Amino acid sequence: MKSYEVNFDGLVGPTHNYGGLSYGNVASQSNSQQSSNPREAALQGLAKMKALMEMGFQQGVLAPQERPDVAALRRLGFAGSDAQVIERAAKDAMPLLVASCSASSMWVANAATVSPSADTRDGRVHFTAANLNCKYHRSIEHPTTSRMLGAMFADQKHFAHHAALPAVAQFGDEGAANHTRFCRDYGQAGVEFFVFGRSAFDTRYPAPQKYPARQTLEASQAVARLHGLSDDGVVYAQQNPSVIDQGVFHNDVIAVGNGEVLFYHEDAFLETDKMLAELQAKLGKCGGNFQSICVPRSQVSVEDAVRSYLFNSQLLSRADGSMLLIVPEECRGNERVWQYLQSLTSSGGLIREVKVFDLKQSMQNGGGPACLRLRVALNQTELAAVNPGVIMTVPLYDTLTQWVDKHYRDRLSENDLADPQLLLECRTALDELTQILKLGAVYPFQIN
Ligand code: SUG
Repeated sequence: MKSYEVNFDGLVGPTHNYGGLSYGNVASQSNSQQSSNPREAALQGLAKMKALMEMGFQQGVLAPQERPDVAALRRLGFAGSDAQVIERAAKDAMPLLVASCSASSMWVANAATVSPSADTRDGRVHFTAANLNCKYHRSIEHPTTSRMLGAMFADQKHFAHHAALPAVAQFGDEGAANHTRFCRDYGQAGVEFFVFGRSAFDTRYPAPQKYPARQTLEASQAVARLHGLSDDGVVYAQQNPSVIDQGVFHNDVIAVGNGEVLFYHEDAFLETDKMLAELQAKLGKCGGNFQSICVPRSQVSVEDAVRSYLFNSQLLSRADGSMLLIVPEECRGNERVWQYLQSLTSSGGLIREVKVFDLKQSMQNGGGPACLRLRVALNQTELAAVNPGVIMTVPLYDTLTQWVDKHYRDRLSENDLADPQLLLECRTALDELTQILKLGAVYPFQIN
C-alpha cells in the first residue's frame, strides 16, 4: 500500500503579534514590541502550503486557536464580562494579556509528537499533544490542540490520542520539534529519534547555563512508552547544551531529517558518533541505509544557523528519490549559508534543490518552514480516514485566502490587543473557519 508524509501546516491566527514571550528564542526577544501584520503572516503561510501541494506533496491545514484566551485570563483571576476581563488584564497585567493573545499555535511542529502506525504496538497512528510547559503562552495550547487533532483524526480504528504529559518542568515536552523519524519508506517500520535538552531526574546529563532546555529525556521516554514503540525503534540523543545557550531552543533549529537522511550541524548533539552509529544500526534492522550530512562549523557557524534558520527547513523526498530543501528567505540573505547551499545542491549528493519562501512574519518570532508544519506519515487507508475538510486543495486555498482577507487586520501592536472588538473579530472568523474546515465545535467559545 502506498504511504505518504502529510504536512499539516498551522494557519496563522488573527492575533499574530510580537510579544517577546520566548526567552531563549533570539528572534522572539529581538523583535519584541514591533507591530505585526497578521494578514500577511497568514497569507505567507498559505502560499507555502499551496506551493507544496502544487509540487505534488500531500498537504493539510491545522486551524489556529481562540485568542485572546479569555478562559485562561479568568483562571488567573480576571472576572466580569469578556470585555471586562480583557480591559482589567490590560490595566493590571499587560504581559498576561499579551500571553493570552499569542498566535503561537501556528508553530504546529510543537503541537504534538506523532508516531506512524508502522512503528506502534497496536498498529494505529499515535498522537501525544505537547504540554509546552516551558512558556506560559504555549502551555495553554494543548487542550484545544487535543480537540483539534481529535476532530481531524477522529477514527479510533486508525488513530490514538494521548493527553499532554503532566504539566511540570520535569516532563517539559515540545512535541515534534525534537522528534524525527527515519525510515526506508513511510509505510515501513522506522526509527524514531528523540532529542532532549536535559534530564529532570538524572544529574549525570549536563544542562545549559543560560537558556532553558525545554525538552526533558523523561518526557521523550514517556511519549515513546505511550505510543508503544519498541526499544529497537527508538534512539535518544542529547542536544549540545552550548547550542541551546546560543539560541537553539528546539532541535529543529539545528537539525532536520527525513527518510534515511539526517542533515545536521556539527555542534548540534553530544556524543554524535555514538548516536550516528545507533541510528545506522537500528535503521539497518528496518532495512534502511542511514545517511548523514554534517554541516561543519567552519562553513556555517551556530550563530549563522540560528539567524538564517538553515536547519529549520523542510527536507522532502521527491519521486525520483532525490531530496528538496524548503528554506526561509533569510538563508538567501546570509552569504555563508547561501554559499553552503549552492555547494550542497551542486555536489551531486542527495539534496538537489533548494526552494526559498518568504515567511518573515513568522520568522520574526522564531518560526521557520519546519516550525509551521506537523508531519504525519499515513498509509492510503489512514489518509482516507482523515477529515477531508483539512486537506489542502485549490478551492480550499482560495476560500482560506478570501477568509483571511475578510477577517484579518494588517497591523497589530500591543495596544490593539486590549481592544475588545478584536476578540469579537477573532471569534467571528474562527466560527466561520470551523465550518470551512468541517471541524465541528473545537473552540472554548463554541463549547461553553
Ligand atoms: O515557542 N515563538 C515560538 C517559536 C516556535 C518555533 N517552533 C519550532 N522551532 N518548532 C516559541 O518560542 C514567540 C511568541 C512571541 O514572542 O510573541 C514564540 O512563541
